[in-house]
Amino acid sequence: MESLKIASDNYVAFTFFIGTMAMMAASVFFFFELNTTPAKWRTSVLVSGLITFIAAVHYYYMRGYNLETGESPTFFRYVDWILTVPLMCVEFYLITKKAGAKISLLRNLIAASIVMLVTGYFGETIDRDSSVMWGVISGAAYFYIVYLIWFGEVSKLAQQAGADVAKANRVLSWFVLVGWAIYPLGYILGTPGGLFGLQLVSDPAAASHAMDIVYNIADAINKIGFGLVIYSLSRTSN
Ligand SMILES: *C/C=C(C)/C=C/C=C(C)/C=C/C1=C(C)CCCC1(C)C
Repeated sequence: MESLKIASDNYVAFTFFIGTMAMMAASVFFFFELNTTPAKWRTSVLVSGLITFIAAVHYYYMRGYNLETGESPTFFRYVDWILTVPLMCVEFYLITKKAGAKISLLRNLIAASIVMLVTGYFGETIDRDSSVMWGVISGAAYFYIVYLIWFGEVSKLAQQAGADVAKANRVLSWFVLVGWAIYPLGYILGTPGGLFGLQLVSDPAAASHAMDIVYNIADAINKIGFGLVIYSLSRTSN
């Protein structure tokens, strides 16, 4: 079989490749560090490793898919997200559990994340003509998550759980407010509705490439960054 080369100007394939390596390396790191992680933080650090591991497997697949077909692996992108974003919600639950976080809080976070992703998927695939409408619904679910962690139940419980947890929650909340906001930018670049009708990239192929690059960068920042915040909490608090 002929080997597939990554052209030096193929930033989509390149970021899929580097994303695969970064997610793999991060997973090895989190899993090996479990050994020296205090028992009470072990599940949190394990979940950090699961998030990057699930992403590593999807990235490995998406990298090959993109290289062979030249297309955007939208379906597997969303399979990855639907598994990893709820796990990021689990991280908020785990760090606030000591202060009394209830399972209903976890359920609300996960439900909002699923609404956010399923509506985004509709806008990118089966109902692209209404991408703006789906993006707005998805954005509302996103802001509900932002509300819960910045001002709502998560933030209140994090205060009660002590200074270390409160600080970690603040950093994670910044990741969600700024790091997660990169995704709607990719969506605006890649869907026909653009920003309420304003198309930033008009050529469909270029728009799809821009979207993949933006998503790939956002995933590396958010998944590895989130894990490192949890890791750092496990090392400072006992
Ligand atoms: C590891 C993967 C992560 C953290 C994925 C996060 C994805 C989002 C925050 C996506 C959000 C979207 C909107 C807020 C509106 C447009 C549609 C989405 C799904 C791109």
